Amino acid sequence: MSMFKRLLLVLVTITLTTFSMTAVAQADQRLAPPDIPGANSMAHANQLQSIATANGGNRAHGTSGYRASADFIQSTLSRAGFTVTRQQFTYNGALGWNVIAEWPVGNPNDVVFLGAHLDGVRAGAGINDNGSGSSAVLETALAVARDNAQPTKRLRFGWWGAEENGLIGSAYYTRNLPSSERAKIDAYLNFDMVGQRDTTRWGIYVDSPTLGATFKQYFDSKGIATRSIDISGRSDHASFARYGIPVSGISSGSDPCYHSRCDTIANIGERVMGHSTNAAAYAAWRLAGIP
Ligand code: DPN
Ligand code: ZN
Repeated sequence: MSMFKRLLLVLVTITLTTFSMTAVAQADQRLAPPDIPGANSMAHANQLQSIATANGGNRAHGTSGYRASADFIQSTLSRAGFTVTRQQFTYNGALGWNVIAEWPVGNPNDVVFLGAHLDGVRAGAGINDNGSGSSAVLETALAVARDNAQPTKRLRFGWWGAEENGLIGSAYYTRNLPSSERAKIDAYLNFDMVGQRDTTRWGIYVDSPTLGATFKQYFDSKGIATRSIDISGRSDHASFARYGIPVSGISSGSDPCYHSRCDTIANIGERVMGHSTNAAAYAAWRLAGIP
Protein backbone atom coordinates (compact mmCIF):
# COMPACT_ATOMS: atom_id res chain seq x y z
CA MET A 1 0.00 0.00 0.00
CA SER A 2 1.30 3.42 -0.86
CA MET A 3 1.98 5.99 1.81
CA PHE A 4 -0.92 8.04 0.46
CA LYS A 5 -3.41 5.13 0.60
CA ARG A 6 -2.29 4.29 4.14
CA LEU A 7 -2.84 7.88 5.25
CA LEU A 8 -6.27 7.91 3.61
CA LEU A 9 -7.24 4.69 5.40
CA VAL A 10 -6.21 6.14 8.77
CA LEU A 11 -8.21 9.29 8.11
CA VAL A 12 -11.29 7.36 7.04
CA THR A 13 -11.06 5.15 10.14
CA ILE A 14 -10.76 8.15 12.47
CA THR A 15 -13.71 9.87 10.79
CA LEU A 16 -15.94 6.78 10.97
CA THR A 17 -15.05 6.15 14.62
CA THR A 18 -15.85 9.76 15.52
CA PHE A 19 -19.18 9.52 13.69
CA SER A 20 -20.28 6.31 15.41
CA MET A 21 -19.26 7.62 18.83
CA THR A 22 -21.34 10.75 18.27
CA ALA A 23 -24.30 8.63 17.19
CA VAL A 24 -24.09 6.53 20.36
CA ALA A 25 -23.86 9.64 22.55
CA GLN A 26 -26.90 11.16 20.84
CA ALA A 27 -28.92 7.94 21.15
CA ASP A 28 -28.12 7.78 24.87
CA GLN A 29 -29.14 11.35 25.35
CA ARG A 30 -32.46 10.81 23.59
CA LEU A 31 -33.17 7.73 25.75
CA ALA A 32 -33.25 9.90 28.85
CA PRO A 33 -36.57 11.54 29.67
CA PRO A 34 -36.17 15.31 30.02
CA ASP A 35 -35.31 17.03 33.28
CA ILE A 36 -38.08 19.61 33.50
CA PRO A 37 -37.66 22.55 35.88
CA GLY A 38 -40.43 22.73 38.50
CA ALA A 39 -40.73 26.42 37.68
CA ASN A 40 -42.28 25.54 34.31
CA SER A 41 -45.30 23.84 35.90
CA MET A 42 -45.46 26.54 38.60
CA ALA A 43 -45.82 29.13 35.83
CA HIS A 44 -48.89 27.28 34.48
CA ALA A 45 -50.36 26.97 37.98
CA ASN A 46 -49.79 30.70 38.45
CA GLN A 47 -51.80 31.33 35.28
CA LEU A 48 -54.66 29.24 36.68
CA GLN A 49 -54.48 31.18 39.96
CA SER A 50 -54.67 34.47 38.00
CA ILE A 51 -57.64 33.10 36.07
CA ALA A 52 -59.41 32.25 39.35
CA THR A 53 -58.60 35.67 40.82
CA ALA A 54 -59.97 37.41 37.72
CA ASN A 55 -63.18 35.33 37.89
CA GLY A 56 -64.41 35.68 41.45
CA GLY A 57 -61.77 33.34 42.93
CA ASN A 58 -63.21 30.28 41.29
CA ARG A 59 -62.73 27.71 38.48
CA ALA A 60 -65.71 25.40 39.08
CA HIS A 61 -67.90 23.85 36.38
CA GLY A 62 -70.36 26.37 34.99
CA THR A 63 -68.29 29.45 35.93
CA SER A 64 -66.39 31.94 33.76
CA GLY A 65 -63.26 30.75 35.59
CA TYR A 66 -63.68 27.27 34.13
CA ARG A 67 -64.21 28.59 30.61
CA ALA A 68 -61.07 30.76 30.94
CA SER A 69 -59.10 27.74 32.24
CA ALA A 70 -60.09 25.71 29.17
CA ASP A 71 -59.19 28.67 26.90
CA PHE A 72 -55.76 28.87 28.55
CA ILE A 73 -54.97 25.15 28.12
CA GLN A 74 -56.25 25.15 24.54
CA SER A 75 -54.31 28.24 23.42
CA THR A 76 -51.07 27.15 25.12
CA LEU A 77 -51.18 23.77 23.36
CA SER A 78 -52.15 25.31 20.00
CA ARG A 79 -49.15 27.65 20.20
CA ALA A 80 -46.92 24.62 20.84
CA GLY A 81 -48.12 23.01 17.59
CA PHE A 82 -50.74 20.59 18.88
CA THR A 83 -54.05 20.15 17.13
CA VAL A 84 -56.43 20.60 20.01
CA THR A 85 -59.98 19.28 20.31
CA ARG A 86 -62.43 20.97 22.60
CA GLN A 87 -65.25 18.60 23.46
CA GLN A 88 -68.40 20.27 24.74
CA PHE A 89 -70.96 18.73 27.07
CA THR A 90 -73.82 19.98 29.20
CA TYR A 91 -74.17 19.28 32.89
CA ASN A 92 -76.61 20.83 35.32
CA GLY A 93 -77.78 23.29 32.66
CA ALA A 94 -74.28 24.63 32.11
CA LEU A 95 -71.76 24.05 29.33
CA GLY A 96 -68.55 22.24 30.16
CA TRP A 97 -65.53 21.25 28.10
CA ASN A 98 -62.83 18.62 27.89
CA VAL A 99 -59.64 19.66 26.14
CA ILE A 100 -57.83 16.88 24.24
CA ALA A 101 -54.48 17.07 22.49
CA GLU A 102 -52.66 14.32 20.61
CA TRP A 103 -49.03 14.25 19.53
CA PRO A 104 -49.30 13.11 15.89
CA VAL A 105 -46.39 10.63 15.92
CA GLY A 106 -46.35 6.90 16.67
CA ASN A 107 -48.76 4.02 16.20
CA PRO A 108 -52.35 5.34 16.47
CA ASN A 109 -53.49 1.88 17.58
CA ASP A 110 -51.40 2.11 20.77
CA VAL A 111 -52.39 5.19 22.77
CA VAL A 112 -50.75 6.23 26.04
CA PHE A 113 -53.05 8.77 27.67
CA LEU A 114 -52.19 11.27 30.41
CA GLY A 115 -55.02 13.27 32.00
CA ALA A 116 -56.08 15.60 34.77
CA HIS A 117 -59.29 17.34 35.78
CA LEU A 118 -59.25 21.04 35.08
CA ASP A 119 -62.22 22.12 37.19
CA GLY A 120 -62.15 23.02 40.87
CA VAL A 121 -64.78 23.13 43.58
CA ARG A 122 -66.74 26.32 44.33
CA ALA A 123 -64.64 27.07 47.41
CA GLY A 124 -61.36 28.54 46.26
CA ALA A 125 -59.09 28.56 43.22
CA GLY A 126 -58.57 24.78 43.15
CA ILE A 127 -54.81 24.94 42.67
CA ASN A 128 -53.66 21.69 44.26
CA ASP A 129 -57.02 20.15 43.33
CA ASN A 130 -56.40 20.28 40.45
CA GLY A 131 -54.45 23.13 38.91
CA SER A 132 -51.43 21.03 39.92
CA GLY A 133 -52.29 17.97 37.81
CA SER A 134 -53.50 20.17 34.96
CA SER A 135 -50.16 22.02 34.98
CA ALA A 136 -48.04 18.85 35.23
CA VAL A 137 -49.83 17.28 32.26
CA LEU A 138 -49.63 20.54 30.28
CA GLU A 139 -45.89 20.82 30.91
CA THR A 140 -45.36 17.17 29.92
CA ALA A 141 -47.16 17.79 26.63
CA LEU A 142 -45.06 20.91 26.03
CA ALA A 143 -41.87 18.90 26.75
CA VAL A 144 -42.90 16.35 24.12
CA ALA A 145 -43.34 19.17 21.60
CA ARG A 146 -40.08 20.91 22.61
CA ASP A 147 -38.12 17.67 22.11
CA ASN A 148 -39.98 16.91 18.90
CA ALA A 149 -40.31 13.47 20.49
CA GLN A 150 -40.63 10.45 18.18
CA PRO A 151 -42.51 7.87 20.28
CA THR A 152 -43.33 4.37 19.08
CA LYS A 153 -46.82 4.76 20.56
CA ARG A 154 -49.28 7.67 20.41
CA LEU A 155 -49.33 10.19 23.25
CA ARG A 156 -52.67 11.79 24.04
CA PHE A 157 -53.35 14.34 26.75
CA GLY A 158 -56.71 15.24 28.33
CA TRP A 159 -58.04 17.94 30.67
CA TRP A 160 -61.45 17.02 32.07
CA GLY A 161 -64.39 19.23 32.97
CA ALA A 162 -66.83 18.78 35.85
CA GLU A 163 -64.85 16.07 37.66
CA GLU A 164 -65.96 17.54 40.98
CA ASN A 165 -69.60 17.00 39.93
CA GLY A 166 -69.00 13.25 39.57
CA LEU A 167 -66.42 12.59 36.81
CA ILE A 168 -68.82 14.13 34.29
CA GLY A 169 -66.32 15.22 31.61
CA SER A 170 -64.14 12.10 31.53
CA ALA A 171 -67.21 9.84 31.64
CA TYR A 172 -68.64 11.81 28.69
CA TYR A 173 -65.38 11.33 26.78
CA THR A 174 -65.05 7.57 27.27
CA ARG A 175 -68.79 6.94 26.78
CA ASN A 176 -68.76 8.74 23.43
CA LEU A 177 -65.59 7.10 22.19
CA PRO A 178 -66.40 4.21 19.80
CA SER A 179 -65.44 0.91 21.42
CA SER A 180 -62.90 0.38 18.61
CA GLU A 181 -61.20 3.64 19.71
CA ARG A 182 -61.38 2.71 23.40
CA ALA A 183 -59.61 -0.55 22.55
CA LYS A 184 -56.63 1.45 21.23
CA ILE A 185 -55.90 3.00 24.63
CA ASP A 186 -53.10 0.96 26.20
CA ALA A 187 -52.85 3.01 29.38
CA TYR A 188 -54.47 5.97 31.14
CA LEU A 189 -52.46 7.87 33.76
CA ASN A 190 -54.22 10.29 36.11
CA PHE A 191 -52.81 13.34 37.86
CA ASP A 192 -55.04 14.71 40.61
CA MET A 193 -53.58 16.70 43.54
CA VAL A 194 -49.87 16.44 42.76
CA GLY A 195 -48.47 19.70 44.14
CA GLN A 196 -49.05 20.00 47.89
CA ARG A 197 -45.93 21.85 49.05
CA ASP A 198 -45.00 19.75 52.11
CA THR A 199 -45.20 16.38 50.37
CA THR A 200 -42.31 14.00 50.99
CA ARG A 201 -43.99 10.73 49.99
CA TRP A 202 -46.00 10.28 46.79
CA GLY A 203 -48.98 7.98 46.43
CA ILE A 204 -49.15 5.70 43.38
CA TYR A 205 -52.48 4.22 42.30
CA VAL A 206 -52.17 0.44 42.47
CA ASP A 207 -54.87 -0.26 39.86
CA SER A 208 -52.31 -1.46 37.30
CA PRO A 209 -49.20 -2.74 39.10
CA THR A 210 -47.17 -2.56 35.87
CA LEU A 211 -48.02 1.08 35.25
CA GLY A 212 -47.54 1.88 38.93
CA ALA A 213 -44.05 0.32 38.78
CA THR A 214 -43.07 2.81 36.08
CA PHE A 215 -43.88 5.73 38.39
CA LYS A 216 -42.04 4.00 41.22
CA GLN A 217 -38.90 3.75 39.04
CA TYR A 218 -38.85 7.53 38.76
CA PHE A 219 -39.26 8.14 42.51
CA ASP A 220 -36.76 5.37 43.41
CA SER A 221 -34.19 6.98 41.12
CA LYS A 222 -34.60 10.23 43.09
CA GLY A 223 -34.52 8.48 46.47
CA ILE A 224 -38.13 9.53 47.16
CA ALA A 225 -40.48 7.34 49.17
CA THR A 226 -43.81 6.18 47.71
CA ARG A 227 -46.82 4.27 48.91
CA SER A 228 -49.59 2.41 47.13
CA ILE A 229 -52.96 4.13 47.17
CA ASP A 230 -56.41 3.10 46.02
CA ILE A 231 -58.70 6.07 45.40
CA SER A 232 -61.15 3.79 43.53
CA GLY A 233 -63.88 5.90 41.90
CA ARG A 234 -62.74 9.28 43.20
CA SER A 235 -61.07 10.61 40.06
CA ASP A 236 -61.11 10.41 36.27
CA HIS A 237 -59.09 7.20 35.90
CA ALA A 238 -62.34 5.46 36.92
CA SER A 239 -63.96 6.59 33.64
CA PHE A 240 -61.28 4.59 31.79
CA ALA A 241 -61.01 1.65 34.20
CA ARG A 242 -64.75 1.09 33.71
CA TYR A 243 -64.00 -0.02 30.14
CA GLY A 244 -61.14 -2.29 31.14
CA ILE A 245 -58.38 0.17 30.25
CA PRO A 246 -55.27 -0.26 32.45
CA VAL A 247 -54.95 2.80 34.71
CA SER A 248 -52.61 4.29 37.25
CA GLY A 249 -51.79 7.72 38.59
CA ILE A 250 -49.97 9.65 41.27
CA SER A 251 -50.94 11.99 44.07
CA SER A 252 -48.92 14.06 46.47
CA GLY A 253 -51.34 13.05 49.19
CA SER A 254 -52.55 14.74 52.35
CA ASP A 255 -53.71 18.30 51.91
CA PRO A 256 -55.13 20.46 54.72
CA CYS A 257 -56.60 22.88 52.13
CA TYR A 258 -58.54 20.13 50.30
CA HIS A 259 -61.72 21.62 48.81
CA SER A 260 -61.33 24.81 50.82
CA ARG A 261 -60.55 28.48 50.28
CA CYS A 262 -56.84 28.09 51.07
CA ASP A 263 -56.26 25.83 48.05
CA THR A 264 -54.42 28.67 46.32
CA ILE A 265 -51.01 28.97 44.66
CA ALA A 266 -49.57 29.20 48.19
CA ASN A 267 -50.73 25.62 48.79
CA ILE A 268 -48.39 24.12 46.16
CA GLY A 269 -44.61 24.21 45.84
CA GLU A 270 -42.02 24.14 43.08
CA ARG A 271 -40.10 21.11 44.42
CA VAL A 272 -43.21 18.95 44.55
CA MET A 273 -44.50 20.20 41.19
CA GLY A 274 -41.11 19.45 39.67
CA HIS A 275 -41.12 15.82 40.81
CA SER A 276 -44.75 15.25 39.83
CA THR A 277 -44.09 16.71 36.39
CA ASN A 278 -40.91 14.70 35.87
CA ALA A 279 -42.67 11.54 37.06
CA ALA A 280 -45.36 12.19 34.43
CA ALA A 281 -42.74 12.83 31.75
CA TYR A 282 -40.75 9.73 32.80
CA ALA A 283 -43.88 7.58 32.44
CA ALA A 284 -44.78 9.18 29.10
CA TRP A 285 -41.27 8.62 27.71
CA ARG A 286 -41.01 5.04 28.94
CA LEU A 287 -44.54 3.85 28.15
CA ALA A 288 -44.79 5.49 24.72
CA GLY A 289 -41.28 4.29 23.87
CA ILE A 290 -39.63 7.58 23.05
CA PRO A 291 -36.23 6.52 21.70
N1 DPN B 1 -58.92 15.26 44.18
C1 DPN B 1 -60.06 14.54 44.66
C2 DPN B 1 -61.24 15.15 43.98
O1 DPN B 1 -61.13 15.56 42.83
O2 DPN B 1 -62.28 15.27 44.60
C3 DPN B 1 -59.95 13.04 44.43
C4 DPN B 1 -58.69 12.44 45.00
C5 DPN B 1 -58.64 11.94 46.28
C6 DPN B 1 -57.52 12.40 44.23
C7 DPN B 1 -57.46 11.42 46.81
C8 DPN B 1 -56.35 11.89 44.76
C9 DPN B 1 -56.30 11.40 46.05
ZN1 ZN C 1 -59.30 16.39 42.24
